[in-house]
Amino acid sequence: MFRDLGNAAAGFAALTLFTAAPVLAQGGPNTTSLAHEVVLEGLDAPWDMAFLEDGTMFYTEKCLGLSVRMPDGTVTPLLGMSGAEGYPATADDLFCEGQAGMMGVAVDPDFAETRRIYVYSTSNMSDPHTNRLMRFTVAEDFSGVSERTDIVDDVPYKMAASDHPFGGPGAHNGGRVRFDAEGALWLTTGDNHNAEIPQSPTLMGSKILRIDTDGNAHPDNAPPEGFDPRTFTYGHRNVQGIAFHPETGDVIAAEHGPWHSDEITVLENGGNAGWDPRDNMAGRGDCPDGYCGYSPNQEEGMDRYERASFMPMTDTETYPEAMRPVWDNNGWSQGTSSAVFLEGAGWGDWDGAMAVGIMGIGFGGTPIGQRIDIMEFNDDVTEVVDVTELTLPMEAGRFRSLVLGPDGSLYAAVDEGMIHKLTPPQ
Ligand SMILES: [Ca+2]
Repeated sequence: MFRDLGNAAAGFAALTLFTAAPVLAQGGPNTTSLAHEVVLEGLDAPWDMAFLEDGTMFYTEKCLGLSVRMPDGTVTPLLGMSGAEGYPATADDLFCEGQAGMMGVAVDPDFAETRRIYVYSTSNMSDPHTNRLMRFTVAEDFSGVSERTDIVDDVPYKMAASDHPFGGPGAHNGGRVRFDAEGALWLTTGDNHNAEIPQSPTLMGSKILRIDTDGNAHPDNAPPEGFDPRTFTYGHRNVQGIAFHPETGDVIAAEHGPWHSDEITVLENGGNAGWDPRDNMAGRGDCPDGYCGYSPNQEEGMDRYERASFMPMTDTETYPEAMRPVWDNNGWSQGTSSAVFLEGAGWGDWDGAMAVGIMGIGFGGTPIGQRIDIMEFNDDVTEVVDVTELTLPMEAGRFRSLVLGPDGSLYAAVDEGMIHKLTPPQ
């Protein structure tokens, strides 16, 4: 692995403990060749971006709402959440709490004709509250959005606090929204700290949905009998990354692990990702609120592999057919958030590799593991054959969203309020 020791974010000696990726030559651009620009700063937890061909960039802020940055750099607020100021309109049912708020955004592949955009947010319109995928029409002059239609209104939301270690409301909503090359719409969801949801055939948390732009199930989805037909895969923990292989069309998910084992999984239609954090499994015992998602915890003296043996991210003992991950972050949980394939000759050997944004964890106030990993797959897309940490030409951050812009640059949003642009040599 190549590492620029002059990079402030990589300068912690402890970091080497957390990045035990294979030591391989770096084939892509490095600090000396990757141009960096801050596209926007001073934002409030930017969560996701979506581009038009001319570089127009829609983006969400978790507790504020939806805005658009025009190619000339002008920013126009489009839709505010409850209490947000400075927007032409607000949707007062949209709110933020804990990890929840306004999250993923995607533009319609036929935007030029439809003017449609899709946004995923937490809503209090119903009780219990839910996460919703909404469709809007963007005004011709980009001054606002209208014609809201909630095409998915039943993704579970965690209402109440609980007494396990990360017990706040609003946990584990998933949140990424993407179109694939064939025009299907995908939404990733999370488990809400709820043991029933991951393997439930009807609760739409812990799932990856493949739908159309009206929210109807894709006709080729093949979940087990009795499952909601919108289900492409189930048994996930909290998926915040989904990417589509540019050549094979394989769908790849990135999700957060429970104090061990972030996972990247190549999805199988109808597949079970094997997360089932229920009580009373052998060796697990009772867990707070019946949710064994953090049991045993990392303070009980076990290393990450011992913890994984009690509460596996992929429980192949109970579910022998479960989809196996192709990468588990060497057993660490560091917040694997977003994934996108790099495309373009400027990326060199990384043309066709997948970039993964990792938010990192903090020990004693020191951020560890904040990085972008570049993963190269074998031709069959069954294995990750190379992982390289991207040498950053700027300070790292909590990499929440990665999107490939129409110019071939990699755009990266960090929780610290910035959207970066990383451009390979042309
Ligand atoms: Ca899994």
